[in-house]
Amino acid sequence: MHTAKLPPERLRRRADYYDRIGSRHMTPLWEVLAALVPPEPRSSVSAHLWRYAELRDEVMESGGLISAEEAERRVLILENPSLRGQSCITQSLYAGLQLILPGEVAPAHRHTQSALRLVLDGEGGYTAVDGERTPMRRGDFIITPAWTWHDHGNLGDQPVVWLDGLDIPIVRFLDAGFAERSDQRSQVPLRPEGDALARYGANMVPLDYQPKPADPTRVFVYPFERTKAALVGISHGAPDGYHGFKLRYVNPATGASPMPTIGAFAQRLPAGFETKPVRSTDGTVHVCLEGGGEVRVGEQTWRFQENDVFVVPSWHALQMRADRDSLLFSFSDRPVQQALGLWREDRQ
Ligand code: GTQ
Repeated sequence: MHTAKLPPERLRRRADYYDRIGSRHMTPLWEVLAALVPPEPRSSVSAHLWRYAELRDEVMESGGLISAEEAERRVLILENPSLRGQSCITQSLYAGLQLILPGEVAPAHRHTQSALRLVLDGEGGYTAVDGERTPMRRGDFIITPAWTWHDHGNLGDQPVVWLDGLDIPIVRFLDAGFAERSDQRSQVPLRPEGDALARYGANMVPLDYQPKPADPTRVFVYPFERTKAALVGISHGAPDGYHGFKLRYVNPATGASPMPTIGAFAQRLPAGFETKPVRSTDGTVHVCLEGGGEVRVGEQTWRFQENDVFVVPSWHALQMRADRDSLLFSFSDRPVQQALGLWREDRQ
């Protein structure tokens, strides 16, 4: 609304009026309409890159300050520079770096928030989900769907660090958060390791298994070696100009995203390849698992290497160049936007 040319008397009458209706908890739409209904997304979220090499020592330092047991989850939240104090990396998603030292246990709990893990550093970690453990290896994409019991541990001799991604801001927005702690510190295994992957992740499912469309996948680990083999396997011919060789993770029983609120992707950019600028409405968190290069988000450019995490806000053009053969993992709220008919992509 343009008020520049209005006489002072009219402006004062309006201001008085706004004060009066304000005391009755009303406010005029016309003052905020353009911001409420923008012609296109103008995200208040910042693009940012976290360099793992610069953070690692500080992550490790937390291990001397508090135990995993006391913290319940010893995590350094990656806070978007424009959303400090809000515990989020985009408007809808949370990310953090979780540290677990040899012999430690992050005790079993469950919550309505959905979570993913992506191991960055160290061997010997495991996550248990509803009675089944999986070893956590670097690059494995591991999920704990809403309301599943989960605990983590470290059976190795090195500190283990992984990236957590959760839909905490979505659940907070909806005021739908529930959580409880288990009496069992570590879940007693009900099935052997590998059971879920054999039962649900081999292009077959149990005879009587009929999942509903929005059910999360029973496959709760997507091993990196399989992901990498798939990306290499599709790398004949020309890469997509905007995405290189890119696949999305699915619930193999439904074809939908592994969890209803978070979509996840894996991408290979051959050495020397440069993507064309593309923007989409889902603010996205990227992690470099192998290789490195340069990333451009809007007007900002960073170099990235292994274990660096960067966030691309909604409707910001993303461009990447791989100096070396590169593998990236990414996640966003895309399935939510698609379910609501909101998701858009603009290949520029
Ligand atoms: O591992 O269950 O980063 O509950 C934040 C909340 C991790 C977890 C986080 C959590 C967890």
